[in-house]
Amino acid sequence: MRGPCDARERAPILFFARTSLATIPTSPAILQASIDPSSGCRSIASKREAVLKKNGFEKLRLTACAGAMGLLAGVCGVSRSARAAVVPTGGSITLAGARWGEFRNSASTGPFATGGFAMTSGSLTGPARNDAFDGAMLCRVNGTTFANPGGTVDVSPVAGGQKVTSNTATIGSLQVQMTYYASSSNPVLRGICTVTNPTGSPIAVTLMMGSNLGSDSGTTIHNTSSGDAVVDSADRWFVSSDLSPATGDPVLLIGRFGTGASALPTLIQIPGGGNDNFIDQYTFTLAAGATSSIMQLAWLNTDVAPANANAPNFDSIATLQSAGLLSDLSAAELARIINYAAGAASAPTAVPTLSETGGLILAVMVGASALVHFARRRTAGDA
Ligand SMILES: [Ca+2]
Ligand SMILES: [Ca+2]
Ligand SMILES: [Ca+2]
Repeated sequence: MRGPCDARERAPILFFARTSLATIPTSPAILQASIDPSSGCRSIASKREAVLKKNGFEKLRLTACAGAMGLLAGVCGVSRSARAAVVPTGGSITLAGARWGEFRNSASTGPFATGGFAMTSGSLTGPARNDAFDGAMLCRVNGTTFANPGGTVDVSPVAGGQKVTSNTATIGSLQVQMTYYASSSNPVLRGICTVTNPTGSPIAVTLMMGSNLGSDSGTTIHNTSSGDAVVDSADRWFVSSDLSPATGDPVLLIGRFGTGASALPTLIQIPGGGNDNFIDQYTFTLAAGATSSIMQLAWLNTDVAPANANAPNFDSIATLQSAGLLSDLSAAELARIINYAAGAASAPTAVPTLSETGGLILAVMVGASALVHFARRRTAGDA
């Protein structure tokens, strides 16, 4: 069962956030924490109507957005990457029959000894099935677990769901950012850890990503993509539960990587047999100026059979797209996800370099020289 609410969940708290969609007049929005009837804990809901009455344009926009979803700090997203609302960490998203609780730093969550930034607990809301995960989809880069700096996250409605975007942390010389995407059509959470090398030299990256599945000593593996009940490095996905898959924690379908991916993981923590820690490790080199991402997914299920039925959705970029689980990502963002996208896609943003420009000038000069030479020969031949 779910643990008691923490201090921040108990009492309504008023705070301010600022909308920042470029196409929309910026105005402060009052957000209020409210009590989630399903859990008895605080969830963050918008209380913007009073503010928006003053602004006809925003009122119109609110009406257009109103049916979208019950969300944290709602501003209707129009862009794939719109940063709609910056709110304090600790909020939750309730969407598509799932409650994704408390996106925040915690010292005692996840599979790494040091804790970190995570989605800390997942639930199905009807029928109520609580307590999946003790920290989901944490990211550790070159020995440092990502912790969200600044105490805030951006929460935006995006195509097909809601997206939580962390602030950017500097780890060594690398910039690291986390996003979590909750689907509006299925109880699926997608985590993406993105690493950028802003320097002028390549950097070797060891990136670990994983979860504490929350099934504790009862952790049991029911299925994997190889067809057996043992998680090994070649399994793209696995199905796990606690000792009561029909009545206990939600049964988890976990996505690790896709067919044809350019980067494959090594299992550092193998879930099953009572171990609920799952960690994958990727090693790669980030070129100067390059960005790469690692993605993991989780689908909450009421039992093993529906989890098995959902599993093929996690096979590849194509099946994820068909399931609407990547709708918010641009082609460039997709190409950077090296454990799902084909081909090494960590090249830096294409900008003309000195050598390319020089080559072009050289080619033009050679061509011009040849023309002059040809013309002279013709002139000589004619004489
Ligand atoms: Ca649990
Ligand atoms: Ca646990
Ligand atoms: Ca297997």
